[in-house]
Amino acid sequence: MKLYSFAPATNAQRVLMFVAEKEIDLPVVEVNVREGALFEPSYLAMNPFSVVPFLELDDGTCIGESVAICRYLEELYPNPPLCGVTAKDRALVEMWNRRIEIDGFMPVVHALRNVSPGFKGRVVPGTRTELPQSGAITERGKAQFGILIDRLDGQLRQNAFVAGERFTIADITGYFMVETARRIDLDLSEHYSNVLRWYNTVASRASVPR
Ligand SMILES: N[C@@H](CCC(=O)N[C@@H](CS)C(=O)NCC(=O)O)C(=O)O
Repeated sequence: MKLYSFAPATNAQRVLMFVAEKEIDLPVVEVNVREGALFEPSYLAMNPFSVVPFLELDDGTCIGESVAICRYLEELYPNPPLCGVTAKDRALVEMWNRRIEIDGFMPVVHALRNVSPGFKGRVVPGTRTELPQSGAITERGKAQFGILIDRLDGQLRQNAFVAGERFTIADITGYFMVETARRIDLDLSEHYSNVLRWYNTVASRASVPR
């Protein structure tokens, strides 16, 4: 089994942090996404979506999508559990992970891709496109992030971690959402004291890719 990754890529970092939490010894193949390596025929055959991360199994099966990779690894290496333990727990982790990914992380990813010069011609992940960057998408993404952070602050007022008292995949997704937001100058204001406390706790974990 091999993980295809690119060190600066946030989604690859999500999986690397998950792998580090579980202390899995997983070979990593570094692919230079910025130089277009994923559009080479050998990579297209493995992963026509042309994004990292993806996991190649020993039988040649390729699994893309950060969460799908993490779920597969969770089944192979259940400890420490990062996707919930009981049925209720797993549902709550899934609920928070989806809320963060859909309502906060994707909006800031698209906000970044629509403003950063490095993403000109690349507003759609894994795609060379002439679609122009759009300031409106950036503004909308920033506003959506604000709505999600406000709700997350309420959740973290009563919980140590996003889905309760245990560190889970939802914390990893949330941490990289905030890291992405910081790239477009969306720093967490002191107003969100619970998110700030949680963010600093997660940022100090040894599993954060450096
Ligand atoms: N939903 C995918 C997103 C993967 C993704 O967008 N990866 C980015 C790096 S963070 C990428 O490879 N982009 C390639 C490009 O921009 O061309 C996941 O969760 O794995």
